[in-house]
Amino acid sequence: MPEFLPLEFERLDGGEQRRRAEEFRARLATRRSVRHFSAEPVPYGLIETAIRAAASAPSGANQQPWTFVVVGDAETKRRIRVAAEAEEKENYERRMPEEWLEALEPFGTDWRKPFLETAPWLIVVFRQDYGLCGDLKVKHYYVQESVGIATGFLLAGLHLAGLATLTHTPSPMGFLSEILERPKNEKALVVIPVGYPAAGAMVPAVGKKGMGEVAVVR
Ligand code: IYR
Repeated sequence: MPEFLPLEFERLDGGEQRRRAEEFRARLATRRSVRHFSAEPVPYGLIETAIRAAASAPSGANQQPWTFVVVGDAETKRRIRVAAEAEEKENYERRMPEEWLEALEPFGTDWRKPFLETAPWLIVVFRQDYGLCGDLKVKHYYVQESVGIATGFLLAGLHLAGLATLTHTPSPMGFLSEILERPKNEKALVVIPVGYPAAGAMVPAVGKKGMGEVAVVR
């Protein structure tokens, strides 16, 4: 028999609802992807709290098919940078079609990824394609969606904690499984450098679509 508990739910008055919704919107609107980090240390406690928030995300059948690997060790960060740059050099110089390179023009990115060493922490998000109960495989549902939602929570939590992040996607990511010694049911989805922006950090002059372009009311 399934077990149920009473829902904990706080009913807010209309004014408070609007204040909180607007405050959240305004705070999230100041988040930017940062590619220039300071080496200033960040207490692990802030990372842990953001991961706890991420791990509260909804997931298919509540299977929570994610692992957040936190890397702060300089040597491990260096190995990740070296491997990522090797893949990215191939990407930028050979594998990416002209159309993709053109789409990336506004961001001024290239194969060099110094932020993988400069940022005090890297959070590598792994998805668990299936569960492992010893040698037994357990089917996981909606893995990509679930981990995407949790990663959104993570980015929001880190931003609200006053930290800068980048969603970095070196490709292919197999090297992360090796360096971080992850089991075979896990695949890396994204690398999130976390820290403070470098003094004078610049960001691309790009904006977000307006409400009329992203939402339709029927
Ligand atoms: N992963 C590469 C290329 C890249 C791709 C997209 I789509 C971006 O929004 C940004 C970069 C890199 O990290 O440089």
